Amino acid sequence: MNTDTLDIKTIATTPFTDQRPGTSGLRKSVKDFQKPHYLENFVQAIFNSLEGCNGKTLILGGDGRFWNRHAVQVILKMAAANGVAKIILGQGGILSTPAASCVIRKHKADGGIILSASHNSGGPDGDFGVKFNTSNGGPAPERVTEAIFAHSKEVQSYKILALDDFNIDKLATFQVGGMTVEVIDSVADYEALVQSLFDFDQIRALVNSGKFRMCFDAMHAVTGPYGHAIFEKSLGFPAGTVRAGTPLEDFGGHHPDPNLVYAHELVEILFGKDAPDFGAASDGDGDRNMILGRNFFVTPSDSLALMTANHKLIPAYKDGITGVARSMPTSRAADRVAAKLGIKCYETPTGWKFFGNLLDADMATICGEESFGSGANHIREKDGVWSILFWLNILAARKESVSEIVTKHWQEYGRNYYSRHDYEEVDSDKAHGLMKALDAKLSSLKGKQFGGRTVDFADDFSYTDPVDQSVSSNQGIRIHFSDESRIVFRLSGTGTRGATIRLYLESLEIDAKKQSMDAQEALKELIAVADDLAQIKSLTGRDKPTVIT
Ligand code: VG1
Ligand code: CO
Repeated sequence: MNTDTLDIKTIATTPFTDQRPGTSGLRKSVKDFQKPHYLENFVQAIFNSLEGCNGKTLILGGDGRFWNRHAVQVILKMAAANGVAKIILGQGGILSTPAASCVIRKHKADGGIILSASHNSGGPDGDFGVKFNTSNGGPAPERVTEAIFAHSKEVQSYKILALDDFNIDKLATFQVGGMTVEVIDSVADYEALVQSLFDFDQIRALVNSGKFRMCFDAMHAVTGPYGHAIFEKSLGFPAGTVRAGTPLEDFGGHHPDPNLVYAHELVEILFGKDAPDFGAASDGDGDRNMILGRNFFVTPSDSLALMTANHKLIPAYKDGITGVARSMPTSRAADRVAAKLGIKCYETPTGWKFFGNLLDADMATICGEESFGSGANHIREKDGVWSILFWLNILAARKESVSEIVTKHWQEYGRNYYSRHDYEEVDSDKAHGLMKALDAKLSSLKGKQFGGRTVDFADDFSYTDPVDQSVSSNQGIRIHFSDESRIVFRLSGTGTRGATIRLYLESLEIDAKKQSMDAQEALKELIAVADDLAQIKSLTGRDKPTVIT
């Protein structure tokens, strides 16, 4: 078939004004995406920003949520009409975010489109999202997302083929006009990559000892097939180790968000009678992870610090890591490990896109965010299954329990008590008003006392990328106290309803005898100071957070 003979339609459209990508792509309600031309306009804006699609190879896949299959068909027809040379598509339109990053890099593609709203709920009344990743496999940096946004405000027409839908479920290669579509196994490339990083034999020995049980909750999201293939088939964990392993378009009606609130079924198993030794969960698109031991929750910030401290146990990192990076609100537990190792710890704004340059330049090897995300230089996205394998490898090498490992870590480095309080779906004007009022106070806070703590400094975080010198300002309000405790406020860039205020709290406890408190209890005074400073309760009318993690 030749494109000339195909029926390429040029459809007239008018721009939408709200297609600016947020922390992680364009995320909107399904209802928004179902507006006539909404998806098509944004996809055309991506293509227009590429300055010519001719000869380009792109990866395509998503987390399988409602509207995924429809969007795949639309994008295939638009890609062919726009002159894309080749699309590598995950079977059935499925690719986890980390797998998509892996496939872009392995096949040296020019980029990829990932269909996901990550941990947001799915289904006809839920959310959908479109992310564009560049040729390094990572989320498009701000200059690219801003270019896409600029195009979205100008798009007057889009190109699409008038054709019937394609079979995306069969592993096959076919032509759509001048474009080749290769439907690949969603798991194989990713599985081969993680097998090359970890000591699978050592983990298998732990499984075969019969003394170690694990429970992995895929939350009816994209990691089900990855979990079955890697944990059960390859590592030999018994069938049933993976729960909620069948991806569903609405995630069974739940939020596919691996935290103590939304993954409570797993939490109940790990904190219940006859609990397994290790529990883990991943989110909608497979880039997040939650780590649990028997009766024990590992905060994502501690998890990052622990991985950094134990990197030598992992084949891929045994010869050393160049540096570590964390998002600004993530606790400074990793900084303490980095200081001891004599490596640098970078502090970046929230969102994985800010790690890309550091990883590309080999300035950092391992990265993490407090929001249940960690990953490394093997790809350019955070990676849930990788994080879980990292933990399994540590457990297999150290032959200690999760709680023993974490407790010893605290004894050596101190414990950074940590919590995040989210106020979701707050009236947008009220939330912005709160941030503005707080911002106005910042310059006068230094030296002031709050509940026995003295403010060391307070600012609105601004980041200068050490590689390309690009500046990202207004990345969240930081209030540091002289006892190393800290309060951070920012507004979410992934929510789709109203505004979400995130309050991050952290304090340091060096005394081993005081390290076993409940985090909310340990942070009680700081929580009160935060409310005093920002007047959250009175300004939002909420008496408590929606979600505490
Ligand atoms: C949240 C998290 C952030 C993460 C982002 C995308 O963003 O806080 O750390 O990178 O989600 O993760 P925000 O702007 O809502 O705070 V995912 O797994 O939703 O792609
Ligand atoms: Co995600």
